[in-house]
Amino acid sequence: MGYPQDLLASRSIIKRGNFALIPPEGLVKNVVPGFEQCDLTILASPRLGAKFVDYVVTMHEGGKNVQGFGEAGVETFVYCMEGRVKASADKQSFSLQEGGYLYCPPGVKLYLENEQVQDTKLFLYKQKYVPLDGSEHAPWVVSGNVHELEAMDYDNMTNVKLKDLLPTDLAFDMNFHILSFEPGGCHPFVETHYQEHGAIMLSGEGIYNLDNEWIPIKKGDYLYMGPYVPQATYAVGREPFAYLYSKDCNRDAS
Ligand code: UGY
Ligand code: MN
Repeated sequence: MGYPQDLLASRSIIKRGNFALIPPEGLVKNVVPGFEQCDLTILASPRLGAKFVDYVVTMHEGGKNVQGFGEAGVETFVYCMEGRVKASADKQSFSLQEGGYLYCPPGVKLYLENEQVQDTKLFLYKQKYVPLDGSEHAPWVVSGNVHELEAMDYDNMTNVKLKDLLPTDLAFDMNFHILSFEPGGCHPFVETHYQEHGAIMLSGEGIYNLDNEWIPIKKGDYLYMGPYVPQATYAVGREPFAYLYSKDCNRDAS
């Protein structure tokens, strides 16, 4: 059997600690203990320069992690991109459909079970939580669906919308957001900031400026943007260009 892909061409770009593009056609499967009947790929990780770990997981029929995902001092987050999954934060269970998500603070394990015969596609995240001095600020379990969240104009632009998935409370050391650009919509300026992002493209197409290199990006692609990497995009094509991304917040530089 021949290879379906041209091995001379790849869209992957890896610039450790700076930025990375990992397109879906380049993904390989990784075995992570605890995940059964799942195809899983580790995306950004400390080996790439990230403080967090991102994954994409396809759960087949009977797919699950019933051992619990998350270690001591680590926060976790799951987002359902397709299908339906039972996601539990210790004993609290949620049925997540497309756009549904669950955040578990440190000390609370995340359990996952595919609820359908067809595949369910997830985006998964973990990071060592940075506590605030004085322990009255402790994050809590959060679940919701992005389709029920208010979309705010991004920087006063009506063709770019932002949703915050987690509370803006100081207890949280990071947040997940969805940024959605109508075709022709763009960032108001090229950002350069201390925080890092992991981002999975949910729809559409865009041309992304990463460290002053312009790169075509589309649904299914994964981007890692390291601290201080200059970044901006404009949306092209016929549908909104939208992505889910993480951003550290509410903590001083360390
Ligand atoms: O929130 C952000 O930093 C966001 N605007 N960054 C990005 O879209 N690359
Ligand atoms: Mn940014």
